[in-house]
Amino acid sequence: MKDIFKLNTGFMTIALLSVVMALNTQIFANGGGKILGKVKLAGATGKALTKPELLVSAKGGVQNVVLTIAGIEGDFKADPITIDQKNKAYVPRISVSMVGSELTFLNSDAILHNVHGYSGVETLYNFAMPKFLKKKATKLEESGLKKIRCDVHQEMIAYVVVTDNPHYSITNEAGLFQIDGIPAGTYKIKAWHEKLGSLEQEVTITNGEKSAVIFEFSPEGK
Ligand SMILES: [Cu+2]
Repeated sequence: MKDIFKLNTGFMTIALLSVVMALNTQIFANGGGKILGKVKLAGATGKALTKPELLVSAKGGVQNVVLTIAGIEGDFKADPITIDQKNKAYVPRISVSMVGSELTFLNSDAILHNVHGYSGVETLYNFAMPKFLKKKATKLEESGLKKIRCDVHQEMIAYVVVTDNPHYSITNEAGLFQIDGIPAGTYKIKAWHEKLGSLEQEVTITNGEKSAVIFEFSPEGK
């Protein structure tokens, strides 16, 4: 009985190891490495900031920071994204996607909104979404920062960062982000926040390894 138990334990260990190895192979199947990162606000006071345009955890982690990496080429497929209009707010407020992506606006509110998209001061599109129009698709035609504002409710603001490769991320409520499957090489990674501005640093990616990246914004922005 005891021997059978030993045998079983040994078998289970081998089975578990195989699963772990298979997972590792899967993660790095396309070569490349990953970035595990954090975005902080300097001088954290221990108090969370809860304005939609500046969400900071008590520990200083900044939410809704967009991370993009320049100079990764390939034949990438653009994923569609959606922005809802709900309780007079764009949800999500901050998005990131690739050139060529479809951006669909939803209207969950039973009121009129007017979607006005900008690239700098130039109008990209401008259309009404009456309460009966629940869905309207647009396309992200070019890279860069796009701003969206409702002409009916001036407080409704959203931003979409349009990039040229799928290796992007947005920080969560703790200020953490992860970017997977990055081909080995040295790149510039950029962190953008609507109020704090932009920071950039160089990162070297090694196949099968994790690179840690920390960004720290100053409270004044830059
Ligand atoms: Cu509106």
